[in-house]
Amino acid sequence: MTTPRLRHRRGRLGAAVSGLAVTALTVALAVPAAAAGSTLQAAAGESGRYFGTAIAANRLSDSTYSTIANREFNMITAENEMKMDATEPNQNQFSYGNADRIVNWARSNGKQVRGHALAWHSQQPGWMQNMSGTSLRNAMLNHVTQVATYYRGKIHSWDVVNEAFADGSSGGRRDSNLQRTGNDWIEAAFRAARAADPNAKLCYNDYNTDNWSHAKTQGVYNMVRDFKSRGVPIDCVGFQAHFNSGNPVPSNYDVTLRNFAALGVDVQITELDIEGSGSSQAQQYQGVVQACLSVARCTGITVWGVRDSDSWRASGTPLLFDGSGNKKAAYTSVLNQLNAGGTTTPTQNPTTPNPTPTTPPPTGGGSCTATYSEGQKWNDRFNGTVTIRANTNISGWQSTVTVRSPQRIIATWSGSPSWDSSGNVMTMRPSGSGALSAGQTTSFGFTVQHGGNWAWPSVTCSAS
Ligand code: G2I
Repeated sequence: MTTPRLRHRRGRLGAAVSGLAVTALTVALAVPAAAAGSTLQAAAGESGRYFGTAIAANRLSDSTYSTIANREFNMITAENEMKMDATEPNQNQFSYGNADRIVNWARSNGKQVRGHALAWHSQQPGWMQNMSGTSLRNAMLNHVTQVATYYRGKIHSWDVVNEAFADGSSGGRRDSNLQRTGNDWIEAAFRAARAADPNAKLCYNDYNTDNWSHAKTQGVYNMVRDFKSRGVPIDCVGFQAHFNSGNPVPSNYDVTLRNFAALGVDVQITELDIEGSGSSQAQQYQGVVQACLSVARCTGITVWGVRDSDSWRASGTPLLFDGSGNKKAAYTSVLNQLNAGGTTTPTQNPTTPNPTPTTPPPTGGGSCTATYSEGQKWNDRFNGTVTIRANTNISGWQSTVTVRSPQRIIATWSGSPSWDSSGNVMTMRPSGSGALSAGQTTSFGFTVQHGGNWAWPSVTCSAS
């Protein structure tokens, strides 16, 4: 089996694993320059990733649209045609006409398909909107089973559940008729999807989950961690990535992607669009691509439409092609960044394709999680805090903090540090006893002199 790590032909594979206790080897690979890809799909393919778009069935007859889509993209999402209202307009009467047009177009052009979406509080057919309790739960599970069975073998990844978390500071679930059937509705949907199509990757998909410090991101992270620990079949997390000036690409995007990946799931950018124009838009797109390329298990990027005029928010000109189908500056920056490759931090032990990431082999039975959070910032330096959480009862822990050149750690507190010869990797051990019982946390802090590099450090934890 090809591990995600081995698929990447470019870049230095570093040892730091952000967020969770995973032991990995440092391997520096000298890789010959490859021919630059001249399309998004070719350039993304250089590192084993896909580049996709959302397609609307009724636009496929527009030859400008379908020519661009066919040339540039190799992963296709139906923008609306696989949603619950489209595929089950009347209870137990399924309708796949428009969805099939997209799936057939994709497959006949050698492309793969992301399924979007099996269960969602929105875009429910009228008959479902007024249901509740057991009958709604059963109708939802029947929908998941029927649709995933119909498309069995044709779907790369399914958005099994879409947008189930609340915005704002609660970090909890969104209220909806589905949520009111019981908190286990999400895992029930995943189990039904796995039974119906065992080979599709099963994703949880949401928006406003890009910034690692946001409560919603943490809420989804905790759910995925819980699912992985209990064997609920989840393979991937989709980050919709709808950005605009009020919700810009966060500087810690790579941290978010890396931390989720370290839970043992793939991460995918599923609905990318960024309102704006010119070089500022281009730079933000570049940042998203860079973040994905820096995470081995970020397996692909999908933009939410082809031309600006095809977008659900066309007035914000958020896509890579203008209304006439011309490539925008954002297109060029994405293509160039894909061709430039990135530094890939492995998120798993390469000898273990699907490890339980919280149980590293050399350090004994316990496991812990390290989470970085930003502290105060000054012109020349910033503070950071690492929170160590014991996942099981542990008798001790150690945590690594890797900073990126020219950064230097110039002060620490609440721990006992040592450094490797490069000075980039600090190993922090507890000052006193490191014993923690399951669920308990402790933290330490440090100051980084950043030398102009504001990137967040990567952190790991291992326990004994
Ligand atoms: O809202 C942006 C996206 C957020 N994440 C989930 C995605 O599924 C969602 O996509 C958008 C589509 O881009 C829109 O095209 O979802 C909207 C609501 O489902 C879609 O809008 C709908 C309109 O509400 C309908 O009135 C219209 O008939 O598009 C339909 C087809 O054009």
